[in-house]
Amino acid sequence: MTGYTLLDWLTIGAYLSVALLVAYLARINYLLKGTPEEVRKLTDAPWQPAKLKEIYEKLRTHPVDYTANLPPRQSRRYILVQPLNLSTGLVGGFIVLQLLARGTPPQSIRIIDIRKTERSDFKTGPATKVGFVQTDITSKASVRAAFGREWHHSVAHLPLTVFHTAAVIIPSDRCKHVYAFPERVNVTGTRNVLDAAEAAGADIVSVTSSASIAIRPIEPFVSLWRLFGNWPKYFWQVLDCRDFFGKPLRPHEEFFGNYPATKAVAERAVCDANRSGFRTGCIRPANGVYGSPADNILGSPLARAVMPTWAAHIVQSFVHGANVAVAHLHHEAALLRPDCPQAGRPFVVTDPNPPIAYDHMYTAIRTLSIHPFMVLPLPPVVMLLMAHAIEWWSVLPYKFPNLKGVIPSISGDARYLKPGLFSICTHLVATNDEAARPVSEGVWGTRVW
Ligand SMILES: *[C@@H]1O[C@H](CO)[C@@H](O)[C@H](O)[C@H]1NC(C)=O
Ligand SMILES: *[C@H]1O[C@H](CO)[C@@H](O)[C@H](O)[C@H]1NC(C)=O
Repeated sequence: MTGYTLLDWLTIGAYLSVALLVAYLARINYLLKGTPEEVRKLTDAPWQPAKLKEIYEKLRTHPVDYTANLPPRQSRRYILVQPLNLSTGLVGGFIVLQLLARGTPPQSIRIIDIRKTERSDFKTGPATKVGFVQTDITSKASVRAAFGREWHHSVAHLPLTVFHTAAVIIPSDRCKHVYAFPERVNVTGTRNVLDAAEAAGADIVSVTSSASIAIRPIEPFVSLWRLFGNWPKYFWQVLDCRDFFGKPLRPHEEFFGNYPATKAVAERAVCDANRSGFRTGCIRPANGVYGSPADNILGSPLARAVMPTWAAHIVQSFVHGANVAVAHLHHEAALLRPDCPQAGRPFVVTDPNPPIAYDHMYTAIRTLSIHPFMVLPLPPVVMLLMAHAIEWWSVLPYKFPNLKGVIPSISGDARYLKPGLFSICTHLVATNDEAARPVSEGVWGTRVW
């Protein structure tokens, strides 16, 4: 009888290892395609096409009029800063429209941006009369000059509110080598705005931060002894402000990417600046903001015929840009109150409906869009492995400068496929509970919203 040779054993071992690895990855894939019960309970049942059509028709004939939900007009001047907003002034644009809707004259509003908005609702009516100053927010002198411009004599004496609403959004990058660009716009830009606001005598500064600050990076590669009966760590998370209170800023690695890391630094700078006569605070829109043809949440799938995704089942709390704007106006009203526990801290805001699965939204698009639309499901674990490979490749020229210009860079959508995306594509739920609490409930009785 001949026994197995060493080579045979090695071969068997190799086959077994590959089989185990495939089984492990299949299990991870299964987990990443799941929805924990805690999350499922929070969300709606799938949306029915007939109901969607009915609601759409109702909204088409009777659009939502939220003017009645706005806090009363203040007799103030307004500066809207919206640097490099890729969604062309999504939140800031709605703030301007709402200020106008509640009767603020256009000459007491000034928009500061790198370029004029292309929003169609800014092409008619009083919005066309709102002042605009082209400004590079990363330049202190430029921001000061834009704030310092003379105002119309009829409003020059009024107190000044500053809304700072935007930042560059590059959600997928997390390595420190590409931190400089978002940092320049986000952090420096915010410091410049605080500096210019103070110099111009503003007494209220309300800044759009991001609920994504709260997100911890997902740990998708579950250890072997936790493979059954557990979800990957941070596969579902609550977007709240617990990270802010009484805690130092977390290290860079504990954010899912550069974007939330810079937002967190900027948010602290804003809240630290709060003092008597210069009240500051932040609004954290839940993940993510939609309401423009250019947004990532709804605009991007609307513009496609085929939506490749591994995240259709993922449940998240979204917020419409108009709702973020409403929150900012309530925030201003809160900061103007004589007692002011709302100042110097962030608040999470989201749409008032339960969190929704991307699949719900895709059903709505399939049902209501005049263009054909289909979802192409991708296996999450394959995408995750590719994301790691793409990140590794794109960091090479930074690690080995000799490779710069030698190895080809990745182009197209693939360059956004980075591991950080898997953290913003986890189940993320938020509520308005804290921002909407009535004033009677004590110190944090806030009702920002
Ligand atoms: C912000 O400043 C106001 C006015 O001085 C103060 O009442 C409030 O307590 C401050 N908030 C924080 C969190 O420091
Ligand atoms: C912001 O920009 C300033 C100036 O360009 C820079 O020093 C700072 O590191 C940047 N940080 C962020 C978060 O933008």
